[in-house]
Amino acid sequence: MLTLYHAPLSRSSRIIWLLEELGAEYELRVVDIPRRDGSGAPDRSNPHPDKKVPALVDEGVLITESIAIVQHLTDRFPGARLGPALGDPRRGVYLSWLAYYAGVIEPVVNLEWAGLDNHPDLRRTFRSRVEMDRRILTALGNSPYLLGDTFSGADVLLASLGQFERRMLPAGAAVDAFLERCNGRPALARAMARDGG
Ligand SMILES: N[C@@H](CCC(=O)N[C@@H](CS)C(=O)NCC(=O)O)C(=O)O
Repeated sequence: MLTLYHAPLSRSSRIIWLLEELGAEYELRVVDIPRRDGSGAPDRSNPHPDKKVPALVDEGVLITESIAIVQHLTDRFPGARLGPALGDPRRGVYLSWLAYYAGVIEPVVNLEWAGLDNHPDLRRTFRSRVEMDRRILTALGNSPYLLGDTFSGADVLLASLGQFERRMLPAGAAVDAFLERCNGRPALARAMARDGG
């Protein structure tokens, strides 16, 4: 049994989207989190060590961090073909996008929003918005999805950022078209209908 600890309109919304894409059966437990506007509070019923979302419990095993959850779920439901399996030559590209999303895209975008993106040490580690935008535009300029012709868990992550705030992804027709393709997916509509719990 899969249980997703979720707060509406947050980073756990994309995990609902993925679960719907996978055709998984899952239980949704809505928890409270502190919000930017000062509302909300850490929820004692949330098993996440930092009381964040998403948190997934699979057969009693807790998994936190969006990237770990996405990789776990796409591996767990191989028939859905949303993440290349071990031995598939596209596995490397898939894992690289997952890691790049967590390790570079989120930090770069958040540092930029906080006005902290000019520090040379941070640039050395993460590069900058320029390199990040170029990398995404190169991938999506050549194919409809990050892995080429097929939609994957990596697209769920990237699209969710653009859905949250369009400016967090590079401007341009290739990204607009990518978001339009993702936004039209029936699983996303089902996920949005369940987002409130
Ligand atoms: N790196 C984590 C980030 C999780 C995260 O920051 N979630 C936010 C919601 S979008 C949260 O739970 N905030 C509540 C808090 O900071 O206490 C992931 O991707 O899973």
